[in-house]
Amino acid sequence: MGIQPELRLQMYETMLRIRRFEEETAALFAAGDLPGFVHLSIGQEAVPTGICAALDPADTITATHRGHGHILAKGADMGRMMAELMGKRTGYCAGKGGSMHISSLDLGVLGANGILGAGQPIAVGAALSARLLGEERISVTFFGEGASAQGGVHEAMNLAAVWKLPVVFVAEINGWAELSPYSDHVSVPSLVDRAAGYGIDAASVDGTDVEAVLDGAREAVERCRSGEGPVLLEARTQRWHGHFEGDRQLYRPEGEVAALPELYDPLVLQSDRLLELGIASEAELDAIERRVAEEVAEAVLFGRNSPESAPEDALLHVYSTDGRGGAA
Ligand SMILES: Cc1ncc(C[n+]2csc(CCOP(=O)(O)OP(=O)(O)O)c2C)c(N)n1
Repeated sequence: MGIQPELRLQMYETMLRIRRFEEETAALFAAGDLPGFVHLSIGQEAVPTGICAALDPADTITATHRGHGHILAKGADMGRMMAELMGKRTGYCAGKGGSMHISSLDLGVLGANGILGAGQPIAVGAALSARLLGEERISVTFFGEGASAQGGVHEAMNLAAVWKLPVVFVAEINGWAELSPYSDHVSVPSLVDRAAGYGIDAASVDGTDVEAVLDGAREAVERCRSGEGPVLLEARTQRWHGHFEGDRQLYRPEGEVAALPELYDPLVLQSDRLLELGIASEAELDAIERRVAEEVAEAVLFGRNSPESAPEDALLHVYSTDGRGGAA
C-alpha cells in the first residue's frame, strides 16, 4: 500500500510537534520551571510517528520513560501534556504522573512507565483482554535495548507468542542505555536475532525514516490483526540529547553528538522528501512551523495558568468505578 500525500504531510507535522514540544520542555526544565526529571526523544521522532500512523484510535500503546513522542503521536493534547509535566491539576493524570507516567484510557495510552520492562506485560494483558472481549484492537509496546534484557520483556514476548496475541513489540534502538553502549549489554547485533527464540516474526527498519517505520508498522499490524500473533519490530534510531536533561554525554566519542543532526534528522529527511515530490512547498512547511509554534506557546500558557494539583487529588484515580479502569 502506498502512502497518501496527506499522511506524508501529517506525519511530518506530528514529528515537528514532538520536536518543538520537547525543545520547549528542555528550555523549561533548564529554567527550573518543571519539577522532576525529563528524558527527551529528540532525534527519535520518526519511530512513534510511523508506528502510531498505522494504528486505529482504539488500539493501545504502552510508552517508556522517554515517552512524550509516543503519547503525542497517539493523539494527545499538548496543553494537557504540558500541564502534566508542570504538576498541574489539568494534566492527563492531574499532575501526579509527570513526564514519566502519563496515561489516558481515552487515547489508548496505557501508561508511560519509569520502570524498564514494565510496559510489556501490560501490553500483553491489553491484547488478552481484547481477545476475551471480542474486540479488534491491537496492542503496541515501546521499549529500548536497555529494557530488552529485563525478565518481564522475555516473559511478555513468550506468553504473547504462545497465545498468539496481537502485540507489536517495538524496540527503539538508540545505541545507549543510560551511559552504556549497545554492545556492552546486548549479545546479538540485532534484536531481530532474538525473535527465533520466541518463535515470532521480526523485522528491522530505519528509525530515522518515518515512511520506513510506517511500512514496517503496517506489516506488523496487519499480521496481528489477522490473528498470526505478535511481531517484534526493531527501529534503529539516534538519541541526540543526553539520557536525561543535564547529562552532558561525556561518555560518547568526541564529535558524535554534534554530528547527529547533520546525519540523522528525521524531520529534514521527510521535509526534503515532501518538497522533492511536490507534496508541500516551502511556504506550506513554514505555515506548519508557525502553527506548531503557536500550539506549543498555547500549551505552555495553559500549563502555567492551571492550578497546582492539590493534596486531595492523591485519592483520585486510585480505584476503578466502572470495572474497566474508568476513574472516579
Ligand atoms: C527496572 C529498572 N532498572 C533500571 C532503571 C534505570 N534506568 C532508567 S532508563 C535506563 C536505561 C534505558 O535504556 P533503554 O531501554 O535502551 O531506553 P533509552 O533510555 O535508551 O530510551 C535505566 C537503566 C529503571 N528505570 N528500571
